[in-house]
Amino acid sequence: MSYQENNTVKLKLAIQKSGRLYDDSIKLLKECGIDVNNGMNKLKADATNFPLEVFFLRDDDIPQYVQDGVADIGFVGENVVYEKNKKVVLSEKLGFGKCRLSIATQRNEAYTNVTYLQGKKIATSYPVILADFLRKNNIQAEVHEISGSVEIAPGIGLADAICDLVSSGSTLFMNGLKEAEVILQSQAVLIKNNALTAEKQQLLDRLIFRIESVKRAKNNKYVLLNAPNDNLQQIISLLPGMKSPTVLPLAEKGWSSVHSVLNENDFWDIIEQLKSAGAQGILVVPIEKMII
Ligand code: PRT
Ligand code: ZN
Repeated sequence: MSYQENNTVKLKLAIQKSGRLYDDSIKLLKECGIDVNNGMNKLKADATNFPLEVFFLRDDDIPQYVQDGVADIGFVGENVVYEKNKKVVLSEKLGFGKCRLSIATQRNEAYTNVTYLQGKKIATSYPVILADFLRKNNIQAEVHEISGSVEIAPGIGLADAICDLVSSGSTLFMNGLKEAEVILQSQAVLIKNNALTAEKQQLLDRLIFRIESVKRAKNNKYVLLNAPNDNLQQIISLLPGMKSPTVLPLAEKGWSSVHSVLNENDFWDIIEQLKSAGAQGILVVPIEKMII
């Protein structure tokens, strides 16, 4: 940390103290070059390499702390942000903690559409998001708020359906339930207080710049391949690259080495086309950071 940073303002970040988002939150900071030392169950810790102070909290409390300015920013699930409905700004999707909030019914029930829920009892830890969904769909249902083990509610006769988070679907399966309706796709997001000082906003911009470089790198792969010169133009036209692909002559006559960057989403499609265009020895390498 530079002398100057040591004496200026620090950005206060709230992350989950323990639970599903903790490891990925710390990992993302690390990938941004920021180390956090949370030894001995501390409530807060100073980061090294960046003017950042980290608070460790229950995820449910993070939106309130950010709204009140006790923390300037927070990493928390979108599901919690919408459920708590605090006055905070949703600034950046973080790419981890992906899940969906879904309505599930007993597996043997015939569910065709949302009207099935008319007059039914639904157990959930997400009464705000659920009520909003029911209102928008003109469904009158009885919402039972319970704080944990929602998936057992239908089995013990407490409810006809549940509304809960799903990722692999195995919890629903093990409890004899089936996913009937996805009502929200969620992932961890960065939220911020809606009245940050210019100084804090500047620090946040620096942090977001790093986060975006890390995310971009994860979505892209570096590709190296050997191309026969006869088909070089066709192969180059398949490769977008950051500007355009790098082409270097190989020691073997008639061949070139081509280097480029491919987006994860188009990856397999393009690799197949490259192979049919005569590319050989295709190497695919992960990218650590990608600054554009
Ligand atoms: O103690 P604290 O209040 O901080 O933590 P918590 O127990 O409330 O939250 P935690 O750690 O369980 O989850 C934190 C966040 O992780 C959630 O708010 C979501 O944004 C995200 N997340 C991602 C999930 C899941 N995936 C998930 N699968 N949160 C919970 N689950 C649970 C779900 O509730 C269900 O019981 O996992 C079960 C379903 O998983 P599958 O894989 O069987 O479908
Ligand atoms: Zn929680």
